[in-house]
Amino acid sequence: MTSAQPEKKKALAYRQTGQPDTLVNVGANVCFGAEKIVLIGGPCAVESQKQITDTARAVAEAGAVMLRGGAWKPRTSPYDFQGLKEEGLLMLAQARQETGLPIVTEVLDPRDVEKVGEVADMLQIGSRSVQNFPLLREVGISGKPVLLKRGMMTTIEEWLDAAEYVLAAGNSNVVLCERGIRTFDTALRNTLDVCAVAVLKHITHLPVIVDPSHAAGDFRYVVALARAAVAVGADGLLVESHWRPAEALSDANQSLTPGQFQELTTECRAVATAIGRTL
Ligand SMILES: [Mn+2]
Repeated sequence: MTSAQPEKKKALAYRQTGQPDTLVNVGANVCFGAEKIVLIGGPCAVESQKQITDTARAVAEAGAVMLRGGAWKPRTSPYDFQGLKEEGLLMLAQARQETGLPIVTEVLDPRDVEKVGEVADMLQIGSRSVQNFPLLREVGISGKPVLLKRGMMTTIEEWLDAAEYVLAAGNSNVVLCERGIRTFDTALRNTLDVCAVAVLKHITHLPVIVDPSHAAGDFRYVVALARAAVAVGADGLLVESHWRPAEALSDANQSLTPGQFQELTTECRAVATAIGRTL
């Protein structure tokens, strides 16, 4: 060792020499890390049965293979809409039954992991929870596929250390999701770190996907960022879409209409073809 720092144990999250990409399967038909790029669509929050089912149908028609939707919402202000909680989970399950799309939804509290895991096909750890270590341990123990978002202030190394908590608990089904970080620039909500995707595809064997919606915070830039994500090598896209964005109770400004979501699919498919992948 030339460094004075003690050697860190990074055996699980980091790619060992020659180690192939890890594939993470969700439901019967979705596989992260394979040639086909996984497109996930749906609203920021579950708001009603009609809203989630109609949005699910729309994104499925436009090429999405998984449904997103928050039942527990970590909001910056405690007075903002906090989600429909258990009721929202049941609505997600109903939307899955009607469309066949597996569900990814956020779990906020270690005490809810079992309850959310009984319904969700994949557990999302949100940006604000990326270093909630008891929660990471709990989703590790659950064995369910985990979508681990990057914190807005988390370095790549800290993010992989967070993944290590899940892996160390015996759960190898971890998908990393870049969603924009805070930088000096204030033009958009966050800055999409496409560098992180390139770096991660090299240093970890875990699948890496991109959330262009929270990076941009503005529907006008989501399609362009999604194209960039596919070009840099992302294994999937997590995109906020709403059947009526103007009525959305959270993140209305970055939600795509079904028509815009279709446009995203068409353009990203062209980029995927250009780099020898499918979507
Ligand atoms: Mn959102």
